Amino acid sequence: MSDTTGNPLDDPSADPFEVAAAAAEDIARLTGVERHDIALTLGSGWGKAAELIGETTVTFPATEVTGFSKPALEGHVGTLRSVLTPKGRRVLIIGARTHYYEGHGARRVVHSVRTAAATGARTMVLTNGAGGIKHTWKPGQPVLISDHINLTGDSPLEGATFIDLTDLYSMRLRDLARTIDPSLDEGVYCQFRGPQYETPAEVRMAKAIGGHIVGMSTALEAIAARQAGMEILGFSLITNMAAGIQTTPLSHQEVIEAGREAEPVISSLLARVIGAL
Ligand code: 8IG
Repeated sequence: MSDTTGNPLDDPSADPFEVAAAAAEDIARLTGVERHDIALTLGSGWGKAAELIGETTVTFPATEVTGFSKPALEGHVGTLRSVLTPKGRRVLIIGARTHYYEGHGARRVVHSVRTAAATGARTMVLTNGAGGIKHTWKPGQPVLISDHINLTGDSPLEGATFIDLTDLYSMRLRDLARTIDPSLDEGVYCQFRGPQYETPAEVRMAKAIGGHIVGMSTALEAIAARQAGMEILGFSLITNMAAGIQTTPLSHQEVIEAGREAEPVISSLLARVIGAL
């Protein structure tokens, strides 16, 4: 099944949905939970939400699950957990995102989403840390993703798989989020390949083509979630203004710090939204 990397997804003849089904079986075994209802991917800055959503029944390293790889970066937690909400819903929290810039291909990037769908989750909540283009936004501000522009030049879909992406980031769920916080603004997320941040010219391009948020994740995951028939909610934490919008250079340290400062506020927002799902 697997080649020399030890990850079955790196075998081109493997069916990624079969690998996701095997991963979902691992999760059922590790958690003792047959089905999850909601899946949540935690991006930079969003980590503290897990504690507020409900009672964590089980935490385990993502590496114990078929097809998951080790996290590449500090600030990205490589754990999965199963949380029981006060309403009795089961939330699979994914703290182990694989980024496209790691170079393992789109299959690996969306494996957590396909696995979440295979555990039974019908709702996919995707969060990230990102750069902001709208001048009214401030670092530390959470915003809803209203749509995306996929600038990776890649897709998680294989072959002639034509998938409609209308209302990809569910209007119903965005409206529901705004019942929790009416001040939430929204914008179009541009997924760049990374890992370098954009040049100011690239940010001007993103703005010109209708983008408001620049990041390195989420769009490919949302496509896979839609393919799996899930309803999607997307949140970006604006950790920095995009290059050229802010005049000082971008630093990864600054991004981590903005995330840390915003964490209590956005985590409680996210927990309240998940509680309302
Ligand atoms: I956090 O300014 C974070 N992630 N592409 N640009 C891109 N990704 C990001 C940025 C940013 N900030």
